[in-house]
Amino acid sequence: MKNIDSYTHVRGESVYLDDIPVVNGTLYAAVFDSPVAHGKIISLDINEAAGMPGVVRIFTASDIPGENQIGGIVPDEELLADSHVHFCGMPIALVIAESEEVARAAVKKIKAVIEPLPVITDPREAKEKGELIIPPRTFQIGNTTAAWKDCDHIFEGRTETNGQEHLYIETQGAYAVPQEHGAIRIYSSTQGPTAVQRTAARVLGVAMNQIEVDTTRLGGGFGGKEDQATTWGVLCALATFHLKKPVKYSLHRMEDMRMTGKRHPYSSDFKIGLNKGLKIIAYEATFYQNAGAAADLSPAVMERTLFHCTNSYFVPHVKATAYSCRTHLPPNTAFRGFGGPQGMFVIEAAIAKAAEQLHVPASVIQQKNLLTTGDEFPYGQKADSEATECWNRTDELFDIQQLQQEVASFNASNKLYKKGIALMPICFGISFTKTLMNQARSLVHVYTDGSVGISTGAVEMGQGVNTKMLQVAAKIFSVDPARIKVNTTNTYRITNTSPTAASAAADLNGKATEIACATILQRLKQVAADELKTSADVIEIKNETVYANGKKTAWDWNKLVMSTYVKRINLSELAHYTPPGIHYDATKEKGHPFSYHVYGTAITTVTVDCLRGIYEVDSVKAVHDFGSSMNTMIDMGQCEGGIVQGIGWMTMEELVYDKEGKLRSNALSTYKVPDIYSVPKEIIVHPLATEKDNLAIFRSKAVGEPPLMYGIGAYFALRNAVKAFNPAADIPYDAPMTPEKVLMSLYQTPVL
Ligand code: MTE
Ligand code: LUZ
Ligand code: MOS
Repeated sequence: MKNIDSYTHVRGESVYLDDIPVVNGTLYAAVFDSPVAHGKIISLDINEAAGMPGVVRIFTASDIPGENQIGGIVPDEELLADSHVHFCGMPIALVIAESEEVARAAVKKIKAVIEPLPVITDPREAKEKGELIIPPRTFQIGNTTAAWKDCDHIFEGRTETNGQEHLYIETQGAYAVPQEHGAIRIYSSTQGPTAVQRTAARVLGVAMNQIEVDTTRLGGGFGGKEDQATTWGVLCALATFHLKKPVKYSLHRMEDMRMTGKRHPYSSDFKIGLNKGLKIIAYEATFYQNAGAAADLSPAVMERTLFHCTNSYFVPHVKATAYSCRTHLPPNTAFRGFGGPQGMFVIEAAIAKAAEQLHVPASVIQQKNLLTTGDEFPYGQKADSEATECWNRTDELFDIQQLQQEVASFNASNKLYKKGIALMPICFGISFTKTLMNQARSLVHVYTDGSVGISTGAVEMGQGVNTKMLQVAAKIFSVDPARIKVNTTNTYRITNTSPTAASAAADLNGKATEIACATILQRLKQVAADELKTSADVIEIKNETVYANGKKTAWDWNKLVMSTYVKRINLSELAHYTPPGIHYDATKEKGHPFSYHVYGTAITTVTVDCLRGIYEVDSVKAVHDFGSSMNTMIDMGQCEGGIVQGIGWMTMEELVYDKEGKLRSNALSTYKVPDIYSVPKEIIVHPLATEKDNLAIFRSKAVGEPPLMYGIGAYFALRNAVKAFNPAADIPYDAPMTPEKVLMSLYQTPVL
């Protein structure tokens, strides 16, 4: 089935925040944000700005009626800076004016005197100075110290992965509208309506039931609106609270890039030990996460790094430690993969180093160490067989050796163009790592005309979750999908929602929807059974027709729904779902945190122009573990989008903060994202055909984040291409592999 949004998207009718008609009298907000990364506010002069025609009010920290606190996991982040600023872009004052233009013009007239304090941008330096967001955590299995003596080869190294700008097409924004009795409705472009609601209540000092958050859809979130949409929603609500007027703020691109956090950069150390047979015996890693100035989601991101530090491999002896380091960058946040990709990059670098030193293809080491059924992850959960199955199927379909040979013979006969190839197996755990977040609710109504309305906690952000919710109801009820409407995500209909994140929205909300529909269906069947003088278990509804004992009856969906109503039987259901069997003990760092894992293997081939350092990704060929996909078009779209986003992170997207903590790559002219010309010339994704049972909705495994990690293959393919040109190049394991870095490595001495 097509994504239900595809029709309104192409007609330009889909409603985003900026498409919500504004109410008469709406005011506009703009933020005055810190020009320095760390400092003490000596004075703030708002007089000139406040006196401008059209400026209504300027709010600062002292106008906050409740708590000046937006930190979700750790209470360490002010909404508006009070006495100190902690990053460039930290909101200090909120200007409210009659138009957006006036609001922004007034921001320019605000003058702040800020006494500069020392700025830290490097996570290792932060760690040295004891600037940690939370205490470090260590995941351990076996005994690495004892295991080194069993290793024939030991390699050590250091890696860097840079951050990544989310670059959702729709920038951050919110629109707060006053309601009666002091309540406030916030339209918010957020992945987490409840986070906006909870934080608005906290900042305003009102009860959560006074705040209604409504979200129609996002023009992309990618994790950037899991926690960081909250600021803008709460700022608008603050102004509405005081002024009793509707207030809107929709950020400009450069405001958004400057003021919001990004994927966490990591600096890491590894040590890997292999035996003669190239089995990985021991692996140690230390991760220094650049958290930015406040915790935001960093502790959870750090945890997911540890969960994914061995990627798709079984390693009997592992010790991995992670530090969440407080720097003076904007607080970094969720981004597709959520720390997983950063952890996986490090073990891939370790394997690549071993391969380079031992003069074997990395794929040989990768294959020998793939997870198989029953293998234990460092955190105690056991693996299934799909890692090996995906790899083997990739080999069957694409012939890995043949492709490697083709690259080698191309390189043998070409001087100025070199190709590189790399394999990238993935393994990604599905569930929020915080067990309590794995819950969802769905409210299903059947109206007397037989039409169906669904509300869940899931937020549509382009990933197609609304279509999947609709499919669930259509399948359980066996009615025409055209009868079903998926409503906006609203905290008055569905409460206490987890954000749409962790790739788990379709599973959690889908299962809740399945339960709600099944409960209503059971009531309908009972009515049919009573009318047909038989028992409910022989009643079936197929394509809106009622069958009894497999035989068509005169009853159809409409008639049955109406009779149920006439009999005063409930046609609505609010269902609650929690996935079974997940638990985690953080004191032991052991448990069963994930409902299941998603696996896959991709082969990436690149061509480097060795005169100019520029390159193309020729192809990405993958076998991906979809379980059994409930919507192949949507799921293929997620794979293609994820792969391109991952390649962008690994190749061209280069986030630059200077030593003063100022973002230099603050616009699309200085921050390059993949465009239509730089996507791989070919992306082929085959499903791993498997009938195995799993805990996903309709056995259709979560697909939102995992494919991003195939993009890591592009980094290693580029390395291999450079090595083919300049075998002596000593290339640091430093991503992204930009054309500049490629060029420098190609001509690192000795040249040719
Ligand atoms: N796809 C689109 N088009 N837009 C997005 O913002 N976000 C990704 C992924 N795919 C995103 C996307 C991220 S970070 C997550 S966690 C999942 O979608 C969330 O949706 P799901 O749980 O329904 O898979
Ligand atoms: N968000 C979160 C996530 O709060 N917990 C998670 O485990 C997670 N994983 C991926 C993306 N977002
Ligand atoms: Mo996705 S990083 O879980 O929003």
